[in-house]
Amino acid sequence: MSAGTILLVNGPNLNLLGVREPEVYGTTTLADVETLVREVAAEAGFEVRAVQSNHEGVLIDAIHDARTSCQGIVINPGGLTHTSVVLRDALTGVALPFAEVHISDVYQREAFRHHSFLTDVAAVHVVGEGVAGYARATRELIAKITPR
Ligand code: CA2
Repeated sequence: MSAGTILLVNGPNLNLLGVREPEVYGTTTLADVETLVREVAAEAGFEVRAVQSNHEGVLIDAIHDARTSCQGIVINPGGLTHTSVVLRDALTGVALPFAEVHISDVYQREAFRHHSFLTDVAAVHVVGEGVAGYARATRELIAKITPR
């Protein structure tokens, strides 16, 4: 039996990873990110359910579905980081520990990227480490999770 399931959530536009703006986001694709997170989670016996959507409601439904079937969430909310009270409400509503990941160093970019609606309620926060940040976020989240 596995230790449980981690939900990996990637928000709007992250389907373009490795395809557009490599100078900001690198050349690794979203499929590569999902493989990386699966590998890291598997080291601790966890499975991964991955979702990417450009639609806020789809992300919220996936987070709600995780409430009774997952032990934690790794999320890069994309631009919703800086705008979405409803995404924050979904994450606090399901009461699962979550890791907030940003590929780029949002604090070195435009001022509107400096505020996140999630950071103060995140169990883990990783910024500016490229896609490798997903691996650290997954490890640190799992360290805080009680296996089922
Ligand atoms: O650095 C990050 O991971 C961000 O969450 C990425 C978001 C941005 O709005 C946040 O401020 C920081 C943007 C995701 C868009 O991803 C793309 C990837 C490749 C090409 C174009 C967009």
